Amino acid sequence: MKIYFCGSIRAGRQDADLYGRLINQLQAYGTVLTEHVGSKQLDDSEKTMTDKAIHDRDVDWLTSCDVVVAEVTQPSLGVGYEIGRAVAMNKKILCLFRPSPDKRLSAMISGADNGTSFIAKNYKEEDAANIFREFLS
Ligand code: 6IA
Repeated sequence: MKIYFCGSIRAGRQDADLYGRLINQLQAYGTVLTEHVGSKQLDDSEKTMTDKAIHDRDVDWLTSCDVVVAEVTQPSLGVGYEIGRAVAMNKKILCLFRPSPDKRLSAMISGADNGTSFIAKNYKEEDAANIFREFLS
């Protein structure tokens, strides 16, 4: 299975370690095409690619993936764009959001949940293993 993981990059890297741990779990189910989203090395590599090269490579990966898993707690234009493109490609999509008193998930993500191909879930990190098992098995 090819898994496309989405997480904030230029919109803020405060959840990067969490992305790395989620990606580790997802690798039990298949290949995570976007492993770099959880990587600490991001800043060095980013200097070597143009924005167009990043965009075109990521859209190619998105086109080829079987499922999309997005951590959407840190709002990111890039992640929102990827989710919108993935919906247009009829991909199976799981969005994970960690609720807190000062944050509400965009209605365009929570409202897209249809119970089958698009799932938007509030979660805690310790719930992720069960959620992945249910979504990916
Ligand atoms: O707007 P943001 O930068 O927060 O968007 C983040 C999303 O866009 C992620 O889910 C990525 O899939 C994608 N994205 C944004 N920047 C990059 C990027 N930079 N590389 C790959 N995907 C990206 C260069 C880093 C690299 C060469 C290791």
